[in-house]
Amino acid sequence: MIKPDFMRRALQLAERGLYTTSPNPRVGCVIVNAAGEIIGEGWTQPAGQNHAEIQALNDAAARGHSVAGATVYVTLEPCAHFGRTPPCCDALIRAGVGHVVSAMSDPNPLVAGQGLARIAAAGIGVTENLLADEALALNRGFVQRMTQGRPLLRLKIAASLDGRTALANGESQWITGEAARADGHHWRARSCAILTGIGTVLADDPLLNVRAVETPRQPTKVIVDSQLRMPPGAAILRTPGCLIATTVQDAKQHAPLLAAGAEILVLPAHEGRVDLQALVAALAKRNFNEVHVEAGAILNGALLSAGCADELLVYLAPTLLGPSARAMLDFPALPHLAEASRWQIEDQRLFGTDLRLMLRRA
Ligand code: AOF
Ligand code: ZN
Repeated sequence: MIKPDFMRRALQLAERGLYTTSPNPRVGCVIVNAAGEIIGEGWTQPAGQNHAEIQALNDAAARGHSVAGATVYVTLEPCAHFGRTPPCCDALIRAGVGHVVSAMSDPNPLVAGQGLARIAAAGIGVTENLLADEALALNRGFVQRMTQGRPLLRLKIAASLDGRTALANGESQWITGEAARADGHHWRARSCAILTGIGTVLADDPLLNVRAVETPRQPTKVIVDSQLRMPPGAAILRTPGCLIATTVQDAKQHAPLLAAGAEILVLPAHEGRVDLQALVAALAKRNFNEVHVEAGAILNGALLSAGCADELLVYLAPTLLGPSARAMLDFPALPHLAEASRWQIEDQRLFGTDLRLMLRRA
């Protein structure tokens, strides 16, 4: 009998890879014997190492269990291709498992249904789409990159109750409290890249790395800097993994930044600024699934106008800064209310005294 609780366990295991699996998706796997006991568990290891299914098969073997005839619960369809590792579907077939239950199909065109098809063709029972929504929630960025060729961009905004992110003089430290700021580091850690603008770098000289949570992997820092105004002494350049996106082609202007350890990505211009569609495509080419945006109103607004803002992660502090303070998103005046972008609140929660809202395009 198929039990959703085993898939829930597999989803929990998948979450252990939240900070480490990319560019691969986070996948969990549970193997259950005929008596309904879990005999093997696994989750995706960093790219190039074992997928979840192989980890679970190895776990069962290490615990001395036979997986012959067992039921395998896996949060993503087992892969069918030779990538950095061999196909999981073949490993499951060889191991003689009796049934495979998958939460969602793999959107990777190299897999896309073939994994389950091969398993079924080998005479193994297959059940699809068990807890599909929960599984998708773990890998929205991966799915979007595979299906649309662009990463998921999540705009993180810390604001006052009246939607202001800094005083007119730029002072912004701190509007939200410690708990909200620490939570922000968890969202940085799960992202492949942290995107900001040169305005924020010049105003705040931020580090934009992960500090408040433990992670073996720091996201790449991407700075949109159309005119290459980045000071080679900026704090952000002191840690490795900085990519500066610019329209400036002049190698002489690149030199001091290259010497400071940055990588430079020259992109086409759109109205004198970096073409954001081109930027997003370039980030997908680098296999970034989730991009965490911590930028000012101008870049935030430009991303929104370009249709590149997929999620908003908003921390609202119970304070008021007034209309002269800076807005969270700057975009041209709307002629009609009907043209306002609409968002759906997916989650709301308190962190200390601040309200965190997670929103996705309605
Ligand atoms: C699985 N189980 O745990 C994951 C899968 O280059 P490779 O060999 O690591 O393959 C990466 C692809 O495998 C990735 O793009 C996605 O389609 C699939 N991820 N598949 O069977 C897993 N993480
Ligand atoms: Zn695999």
